[in-house]
Amino acid sequence: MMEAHAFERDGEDMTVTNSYAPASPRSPRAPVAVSASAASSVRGSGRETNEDSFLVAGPLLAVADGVGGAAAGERASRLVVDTLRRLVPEDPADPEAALAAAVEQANRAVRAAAVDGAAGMGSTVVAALIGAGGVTVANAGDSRAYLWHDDALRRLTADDSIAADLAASGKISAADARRSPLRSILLRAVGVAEELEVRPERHHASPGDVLLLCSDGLWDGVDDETLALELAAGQPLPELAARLVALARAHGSHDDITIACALIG
Ligand SMILES: [Mn+2]
Repeated sequence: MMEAHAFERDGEDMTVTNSYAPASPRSPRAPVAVSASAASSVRGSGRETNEDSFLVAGPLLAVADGVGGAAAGERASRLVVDTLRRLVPEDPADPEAALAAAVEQANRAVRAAAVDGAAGMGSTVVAALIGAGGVTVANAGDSRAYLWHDDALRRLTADDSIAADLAASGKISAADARRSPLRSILLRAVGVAEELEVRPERHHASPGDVLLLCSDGLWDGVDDETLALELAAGQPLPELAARLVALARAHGSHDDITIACALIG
């Protein structure tokens, strides 16, 4: 059952590791499964609360980065991962539809809770479901999913930010987008508008691949080239997560940093 393998951040800083055997012996046509997973979430330097939340629950991983002021942001990101854990089945017939429905429900839950002092709260989300047919990913905001596959790093998500849009349309370079203050101005997030439509995409994956979800606190300090080098080193996932957090800090990321990753078996 998914609940038995569920972990969420509970407290300021937290690290979890998890491993279990795939449900059935592997055959050439067997769906991919999670063979090990890990997560790490650390509060930003000088911040009073960690507004990121994560979920590692068997084949379902998610990272959410709350906005709207300390307590409200923390609550929004927690609501997002709680809603996903409740609503996403372990092995749905249609993973794209299952993830989309859960994110849309999370949007309603955050809006319903955004009253009084919490008005205006919201959260990013990146969620991935590993199973039949590969890795299905949904996102809104600037938390990211990466897949290490065939010794190469692929980013599976596009940021919903003004800077990312400007880079996508060729108005600024990717390098400028990384440093632009507009990278933090989100065009889409959970809880911001009455309707949130997400279009999850399914990606091919193979045993040995590593899926990594992260909040912007990670990618602000660790560029894709550095991330690829760390994944190429083949470190155990808990060491990979700890090292990436340390690298992001060393490179000046003061934000909350959250990573959830899975080795595909
Ligand atoms: Mn952040």
